[in-house]
Amino acid sequence: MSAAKLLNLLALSSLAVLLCSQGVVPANALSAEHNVGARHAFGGHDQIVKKRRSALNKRQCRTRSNTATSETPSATSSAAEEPSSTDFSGAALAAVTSSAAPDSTSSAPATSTPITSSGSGKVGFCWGGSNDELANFVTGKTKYFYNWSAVIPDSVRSLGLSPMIQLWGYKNVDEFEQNAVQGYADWILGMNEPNESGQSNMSPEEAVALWQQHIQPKKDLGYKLVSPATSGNPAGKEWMQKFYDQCSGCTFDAQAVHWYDIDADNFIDYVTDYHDRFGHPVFVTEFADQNFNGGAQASMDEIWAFKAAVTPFLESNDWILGYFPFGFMHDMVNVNYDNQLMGGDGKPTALGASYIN
Ligand SMILES: *[C@@H]1O[C@H](CO)[C@@H](O)[C@H](O)[C@H]1NC(C)=O
Ligand SMILES: CC(=O)N[C@H]1CO[C@H](CO)[C@@H](O)[C@@H]1O
Repeated sequence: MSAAKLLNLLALSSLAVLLCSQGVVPANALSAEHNVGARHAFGGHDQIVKKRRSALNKRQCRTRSNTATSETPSATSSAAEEPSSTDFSGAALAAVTSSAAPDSTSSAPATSTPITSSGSGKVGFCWGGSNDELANFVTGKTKYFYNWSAVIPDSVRSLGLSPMIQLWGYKNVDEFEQNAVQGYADWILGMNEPNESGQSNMSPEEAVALWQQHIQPKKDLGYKLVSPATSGNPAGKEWMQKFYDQCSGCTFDAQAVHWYDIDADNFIDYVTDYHDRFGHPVFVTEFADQNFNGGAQASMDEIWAFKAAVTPFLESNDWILGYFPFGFMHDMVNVNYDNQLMGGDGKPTALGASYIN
C-alpha cells in the first residue's frame, strides 16, 4: 500500500484517533472520563494517554492518524511501519477456498478443501488491503465490502461482493454525491463515529441534516440505507437515540454497530441491545477482540476463543445481516496485531481464513 493511500485509510478509519484517546469503553462501563479523553485527544491529554499506554502492548498506540480533523497534527509518524504480527498465511492458504470467486485470481490452491464453507454470506470486509489482494479473501461466506469511503474498487462487483459506500462525514460529501448514482453500490453507510471528536464529529442534529439532504434521497435510486455507526461507548447510544428521534422522513434498512473489547458475552449483549433498542436489522461494521481500557490485551488463544464464541451468535441470528471483523489490512492502526486477518503477503492469516471459511 502506498504511503498516501495508507494515510488516507488511517484518516478515515474509525480506529484512527479514538484508540489513542481513552478509547472505546465497553457498553456497560459508564465512563465520564472517556468523554474527556475523546474531546482532548489532540491536546496535551494525548501525551498523558500515550504515556499511560506505553506500559501496554507497544504496538497498540504507535500510529496517530488524525488527518480526519481540523486539529490535525502529524499524520506522518509511523504509518509506514511494517506490521509486526506473526504471519500465519502459510496455514491460511490451505484453508482458503476460492469457490465463490471462480473468475478470481486467488492464489489459493485449487486442490485445497475448505474447512467449512457455510455459504452464509454474512462476512463483510472493512477493507484496508490493496485492490488486487481482495480476491485472496473472497469465499462463499463473504459478501459485503466498504473502505470508509464512497469509492468502490472495480473488483468488488466482479468478485461477487455487495458494495457499500459511506458518507463518512462532511469531508467526503462531494465524493459521495459524485459516486452515489443508481447502481454504483447496493448500500449506503451513514457517518463514521459521529459522537467522537476524532472521527466524523457531529451532533445528532447535524447528522440528521446531512442524512436528509444527502442520504435519504438515494433511497429512490435503489440504495439500502444503514444508520450512522457510533463508537462503542455509552454516549454512542445516547447519540443514536437523539439522531433517530429527530430524523423525520428518514428510513433505515439497517443499524450499524462498532465494538472493541475483550469479552464475548459483552459483545453479544451490546449488539443485541442495539437491535432491541432501535429495531432494525444489524451490520456489525467494525469489531475486534481489543482492550482499550487499560488492561491486558487478549492472547492469541483468547482471540481464537472470542472468535469461536461470537461467530455462532453472528451466524445464527437472522437479524444480523453481516459482520465485519477488524482487520483485513496491513496496518492495524492501534489494534493488537494478533487480530490481524491479512498477512504481509496479502493473504489471509489463519484467523482471517477462519472467519471467511
Ligand atoms: C477505497 O478504495 C478506492 C478504490 O480502490 C480507493 O480509491 C480509495 O483510496 C480507498 N479508500 C481508502 C480509505 O482506502
Ligand atoms: C462530537 C459529539 O457530538 N460528541 C457527542 C457524542 O454523543 C454524546 C451523547 O449524545 C454527546 O454528549 C457528545 O457531545
